[in-house]
Amino acid sequence: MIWGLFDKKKKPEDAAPEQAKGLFDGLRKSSAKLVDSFTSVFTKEKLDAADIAELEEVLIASDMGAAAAARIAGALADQRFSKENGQAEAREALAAEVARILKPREAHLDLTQGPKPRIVLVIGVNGSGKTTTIGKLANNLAKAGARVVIGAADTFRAAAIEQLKVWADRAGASFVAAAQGADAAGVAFETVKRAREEHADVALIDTAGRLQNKSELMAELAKIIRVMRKLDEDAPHETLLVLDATVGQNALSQVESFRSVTEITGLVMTKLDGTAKGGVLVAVAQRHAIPIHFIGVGEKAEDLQPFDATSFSRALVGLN
Ligand SMILES: Nc1nc2c(ncn2[C@@H]2O[C@H](COP(=O)(O)OP(=O)(O)OP(=O)(O)O)[C@@H](O)[C@H]2O)c(=O)[nH]1
Ligand SMILES: [Mg+2]
Repeated sequence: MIWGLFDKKKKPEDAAPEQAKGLFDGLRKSSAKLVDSFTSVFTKEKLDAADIAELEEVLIASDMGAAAAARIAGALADQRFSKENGQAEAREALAAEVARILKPREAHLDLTQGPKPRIVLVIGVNGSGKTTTIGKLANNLAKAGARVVIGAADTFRAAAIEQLKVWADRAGASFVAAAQGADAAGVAFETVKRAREEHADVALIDTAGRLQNKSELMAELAKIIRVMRKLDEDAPHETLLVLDATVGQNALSQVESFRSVTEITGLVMTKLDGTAKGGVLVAVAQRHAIPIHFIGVGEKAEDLQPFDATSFSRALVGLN
């Protein structure tokens, strides 16, 4: 339904089932773990205090975090389920409570709208999926007919520049890069300049993921932003923080670290397909009032999906 934002030819009715299936399969590892433990807790119509404590443990073990776990378990404690169909009802109730936490963070980002060029800075730690996410975004935007410029402001590794070039070529996007070790801010500046010259719709800017030295990172990001603002005082229009779901609870401290460095306008959570820790998105949503724009459930362009709180919650508890 939501790729309709990018793919204007596709009717929402056509796209919906396909998307739901990808998400359901993508979250299978997370849901398998959760459902297994959940079914063993739910054996009666009303949960007693011990059941609630056990349920909280199950939710914490699913990486949802203590606060969300307490909130969800508390909500389920107040409900009564039927003798005949209690398990199924409880699972529906669980999905609804998870969705209640995620829904306020659901915010579809249509980069083809708004200022042109829409300047998007992509940040995150090493290996979180920044470059891949940019490649996927570029592909999906190109498919929707948008003109895209990609900037390789990750000048840390030569291989990183090559990897991004491959994605750019595949998407037919313009590509701005400099030699390894060059000034990242210079590349960001050139990218914005090129995007304006080419009347591009979107400029996607990749950055290096080092977080070992926070003051260095802060200085580099601040410089990138300062330099871009010489061309467009509102730049960047979006700063997307990419989080890797496989790191589990570490994602929370990554959000904190980057938040202290710069304003984050939205989140992308990748690699949900490769982990049983998908519940961490619930912990992030509970802790941080930052919109969640996209989730990654695989390595192909179609595997980057707009975040939909309801379908994510259902898939996370194994409901299709
Ligand atoms: N299964 C799966 N793999 C992903 C997903 N997103 C990214 N990856 C893989 O994760 C690895 C790291 O992704 P990159 O995009 O290179 O990460 P990065 O943040 O650019 O890393 P650095 O440039 O080193 O900072 C690659 O092998 C990607 O193919 C996803 O949603 N699912
Ligand atoms: Mg990269």
